Amino acid sequence: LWEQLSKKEANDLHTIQKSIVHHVTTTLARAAYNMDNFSAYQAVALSTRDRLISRWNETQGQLSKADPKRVYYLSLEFLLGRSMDNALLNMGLKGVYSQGVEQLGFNMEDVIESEVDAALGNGGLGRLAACYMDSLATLDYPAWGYGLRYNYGIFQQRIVDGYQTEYPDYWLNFDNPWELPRLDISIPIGFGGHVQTTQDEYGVTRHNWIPANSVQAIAYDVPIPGYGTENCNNIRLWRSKPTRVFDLTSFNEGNYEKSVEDATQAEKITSVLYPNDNTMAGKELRLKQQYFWTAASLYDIMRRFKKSMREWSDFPDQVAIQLNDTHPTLAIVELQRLLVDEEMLSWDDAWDIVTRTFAFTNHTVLPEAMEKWSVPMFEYLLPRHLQIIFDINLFFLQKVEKKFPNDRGLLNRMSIIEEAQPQQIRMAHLAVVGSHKVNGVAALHSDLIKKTIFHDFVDYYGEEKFVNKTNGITPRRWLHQANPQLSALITETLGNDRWLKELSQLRGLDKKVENAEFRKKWTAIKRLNKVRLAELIKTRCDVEVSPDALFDIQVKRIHEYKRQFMNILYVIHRYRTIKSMTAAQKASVQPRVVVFGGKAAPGYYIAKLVIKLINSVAAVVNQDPAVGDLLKVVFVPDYNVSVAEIIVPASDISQHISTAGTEASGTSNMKFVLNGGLIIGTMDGANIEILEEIGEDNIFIFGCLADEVEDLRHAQRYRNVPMDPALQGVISAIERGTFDDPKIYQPLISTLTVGKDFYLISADFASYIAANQQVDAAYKDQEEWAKKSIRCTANMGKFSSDRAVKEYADQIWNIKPISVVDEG
Ligand code: DL6
Repeated sequence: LWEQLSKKEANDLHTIQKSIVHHVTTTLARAAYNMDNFSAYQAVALSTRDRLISRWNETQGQLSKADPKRVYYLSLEFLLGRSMDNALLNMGLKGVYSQGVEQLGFNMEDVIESEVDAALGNGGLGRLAACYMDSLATLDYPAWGYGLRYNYGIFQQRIVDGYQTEYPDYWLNFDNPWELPRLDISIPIGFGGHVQTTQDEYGVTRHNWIPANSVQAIAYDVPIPGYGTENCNNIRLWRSKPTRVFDLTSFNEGNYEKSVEDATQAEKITSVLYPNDNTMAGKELRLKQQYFWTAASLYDIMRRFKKSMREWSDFPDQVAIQLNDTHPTLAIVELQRLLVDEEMLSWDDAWDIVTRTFAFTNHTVLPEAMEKWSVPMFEYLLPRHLQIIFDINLFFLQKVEKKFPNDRGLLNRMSIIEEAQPQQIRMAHLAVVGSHKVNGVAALHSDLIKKTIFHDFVDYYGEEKFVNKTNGITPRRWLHQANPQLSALITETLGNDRWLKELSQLRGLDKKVENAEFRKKWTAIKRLNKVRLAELIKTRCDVEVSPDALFDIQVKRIHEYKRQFMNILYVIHRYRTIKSMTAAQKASVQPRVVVFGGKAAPGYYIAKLVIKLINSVAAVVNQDPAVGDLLKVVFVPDYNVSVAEIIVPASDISQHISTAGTEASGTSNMKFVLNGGLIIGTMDGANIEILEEIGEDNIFIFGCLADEVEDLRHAQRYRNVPMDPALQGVISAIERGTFDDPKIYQPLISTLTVGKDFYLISADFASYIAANQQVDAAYKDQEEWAKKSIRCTANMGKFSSDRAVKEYADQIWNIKPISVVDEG
């Protein structure tokens, strides 16, 4: 009914209520008097979805007609979190929906809480993709995301006896209202088989891949509405389905298990997200996922391009493809294969098109994260692609040899094929060779990749190919949605809400720093957010914490390089210091609540021991009457996007303390500072640029610099540098059994052995203690602290994902915004 109404009518209170009730009684087949929060959520979601679909249709229809150059963002992960609140806010309908829902007898917050997160990602890389999709839609760029529709997202984490245990995240238990199944879009994807080589009528050798088996890729579209615009972009997620539901021959022979085996194998491809962050799994199924996804996406992109009846040479003028890490690198090979084998272009013409189409984002320098595929496994799954990779490599190395003759070491280093047993395909090298631009994700990181992993490539291609695109976050989700009161105060203070699309406008808050009344309002909102987090901590951890204490937070994936271990070691140091104090001394201690959260990859033993240690320390500290409220420690289980939306606005200080040179950028650092939380951090990733923007008085920096790391490691290894004495005291306490059976922690503690402390915890420990002392001292002066907090928010304009996306659009993709005209 509402579709027939004009937009204004369709979005009035009465029509919205009618549409909600309509979904209750028809789609959900329930009686309006027999509703719980979840069914209310389902009905509101369906009503919201109707409005999303209308925008989606209009946007995609108008873009089809205009046929502009588009960008396709290929990402194996989109960590979207909840959709409803975000969609309503972005479409400007939150107010009217809240009113409608309340009048129907429900609390909007409870209804929003009923939604499960779409957790199709591990951490920073997947959440970055989600922020970029929000910005692309908001800025009216013609853009699509392509990914996989996993049946199981990142596992759910529960803490049992202090240890992480993993449970499946079957997020599709109920219908997912935020996707539009396109069952008619079904693309065959081949695997295995052999390559037929023939000569065509002109004597040219032709290759024809005959796959041994195939599966179908089915499209599911996820609408992404922009903020303050009619534009609604799309993320297309692929689901694998069997080509035949079962093998009739086996079925007729009575072999039922065999008859469904192929079907099960096919469905397995998009069954589960690999739960590794910054490490490579190396499993055959993962390679199958990568090919399945890139082949389906390219087929779709090429089909759209073909509709325009242009020449293939125009392809890069119509299509930009961004590779989010090396995961989609096979798309380079697949495009070359399709152009040469199926569209019959010459190798060189095809390669020119390929390299003008792709650009590649690198997100890490950690060696364990570098993707490599064993040649025999690859050959078995993708024989024709392997031939093409060897050819790409051969032609590339011939050019290198021409430019730098007689340097065999160089050829070895730059080769796409690593001469190991068995040979390995270096996906990062392939991505560099097949792209016209390569970017890192923060200034330091972009600089480091040029000096380390891509050094030879910079010498060969020149500097221009290697650029920096510092990450960003969307202020819509990470301030407006997560911190509605602060958002309202900012809008009231600045006199308008333009800052939501132009984040540099926040600078206007600087003028208010000296205004005591404003600071009072600012601080009151922070306190309310701390109360909200204290409630979550009570529910999830059964620990009472005081919102008047300093909230000190470290939430992110658990990884040795991120040094949660150093944080908990410092907490032990702090605990021991408090225990050794007289009552008079204790009176001057700044009470702290130390909050941890984050998942460890299930196979990452050391990271899981860190979680256990945190929980053991928490168990001892939280019930020690000698410490009381001076120190509390909690590990919030199952950290995800919606938990982050509660945690981020509540921090006084947060920890971004990776060993210098290891964290490519970090994005949670940006979220905390945007919400007026100060940070303690190393000179790493985007911390450095945050420091430049907010000023050194508003951030607590400690630790060694990236260019000191190698010397420090060398000194520890060969010069017997003793362990930091405070750290030694902490370790002795663990070894005495203060926190559970010390044997449990032996493998963890041995990572600190002199000469083996790769992440330099000992080297940085003294300066880390000092930085924490500075935090305590600064927090004592609440007025000054509030000033710092306001200055933090005011100077975060640079870190909007809108800025990042504009840079990509102008400098890499060469695409222009197109606004959809409201024809409603
Ligand atoms: O660029 C997004 C994000 C950065 O902010 C983090 O610093 C970085 O660790 C993360 N990298 C990955 C790499 N994973 N893989 N593969 O997630 O990217």
